[in-house]
Amino acid sequence: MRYLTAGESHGRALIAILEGVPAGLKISREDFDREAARRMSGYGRGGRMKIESDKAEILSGMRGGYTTGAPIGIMIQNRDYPNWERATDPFTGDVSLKKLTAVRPGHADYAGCVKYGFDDARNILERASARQTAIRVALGVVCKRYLAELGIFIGSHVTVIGGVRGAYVAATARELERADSDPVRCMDASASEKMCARIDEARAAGDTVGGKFQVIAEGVPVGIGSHTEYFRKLDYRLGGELMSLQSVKSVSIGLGADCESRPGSDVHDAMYLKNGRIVRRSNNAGGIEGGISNGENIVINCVVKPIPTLMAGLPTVDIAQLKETLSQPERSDVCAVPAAAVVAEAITAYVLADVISETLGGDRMDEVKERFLKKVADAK
Ligand code: EPS
Repeated sequence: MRYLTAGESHGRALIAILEGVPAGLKISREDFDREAARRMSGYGRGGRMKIESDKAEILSGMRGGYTTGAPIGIMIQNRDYPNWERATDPFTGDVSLKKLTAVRPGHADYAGCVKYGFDDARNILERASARQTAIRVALGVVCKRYLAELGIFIGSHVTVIGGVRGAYVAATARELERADSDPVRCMDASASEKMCARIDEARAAGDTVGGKFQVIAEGVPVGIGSHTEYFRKLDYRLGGELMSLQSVKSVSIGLGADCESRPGSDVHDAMYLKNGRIVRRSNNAGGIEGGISNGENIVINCVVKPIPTLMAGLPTVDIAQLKETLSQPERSDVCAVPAAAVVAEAITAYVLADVISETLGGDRMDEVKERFLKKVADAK
């Protein structure tokens, strides 16, 4: 599989083409709507989410609720576009409108302007914006459906916001469905309240907060990914794709950085026999050993930096006037960690679907399922 996305935050629409999806995969309107709503929710989101509906329009590659094997074209129209058309229309857009020259530290504004030769960050931030994640979630819907047909399920929950830690330790991905009913998608109710209070505090101070979330994929059989080349390693693929999610500063698998001080005897997941089958008593590896899935849950933790648009501003330089000033506030979110977790599920789904389809091939879903069952049966 492969995909490309295009579209600006305040342009007409976001679009994507996903290629390599087998024929015969059932996907419903509700599948798209549900995931879009999950991404748009979360305490700490800004005013934009009240304007948008993130309705995914399927332009190609599906008929009568099933994929045809042809490239899937998806579009999400930006409802905010009419308010921006004068500034962002591809031909008549007035470049003197909506200028941002007091670049925001932490955003792509400064480096993007230097790289592409602008003294107005509008052309950079429009594409760098996390608005792009709306279309990635729509792509993820297709991939999640592909995986669900094989019995693979992906969930996520928020574990830290602005230094407030949740105490919940998740064992399965399915139990994480409950996170959707919490305002910050945290499984620990008392921590959730404190997280919301922390977001309120940041909002009142004109500040922002980041945090951490966990993604779990369950049902991945042994043997997805490969040790034979760097680009075949499953953790390389997940790491790269997840690092490309706006604001993500670290991705770790299993114990991650907690390996640094523990001896090997306390890190590696000892193997035992139970009724003639190989079992583990821990999953510190997070389901990947040597770049290959080992049959345990795939457990990924990501740290998200605070959003770089601060209403209170940050010391910066106006790149047009070369003058010290405060960064220019734009409408933005105070905290987008709950939404980032939902996008990370979609990204994880894409990587797993891509690597599995590369391993199994298959033009049709019935072929894919048959080959998948054979793969599952390989495990001792
Ligand atoms: C987002 C849309 C954006 C921001 C946010 C994510 O809308 P606007 O810029 O019009 O308010 O709310 O983007 C950022 C935080 C960012 O830094 O770019 C969305 O659809 O998720």
